[in-house]
Amino acid sequence: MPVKLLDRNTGDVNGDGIQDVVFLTGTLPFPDSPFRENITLWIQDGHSGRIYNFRLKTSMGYRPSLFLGDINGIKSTIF
Ligand SMILES: [Ca+2]
Repeated sequence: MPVKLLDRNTGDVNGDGIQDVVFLTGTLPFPDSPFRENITLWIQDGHSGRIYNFRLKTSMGYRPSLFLGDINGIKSTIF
């Protein structure tokens, strides 16, 4: 099953002052449904260009999206 880009955003998630790119990918088991499986978070470090992926505790759901925000004065990533 092909992996699709579900969402993309930019932000400085590691606090080094350089924008990083955050991606959310997943598979679409039912083409006519917003349900997604195998959801994975990817972060490309803006400084080094290295890409890191993170398996999510819950890797399925409906209409997954990214939200990047600073909720407590420390750079945080919420999805
Ligand atoms: Ca950064």
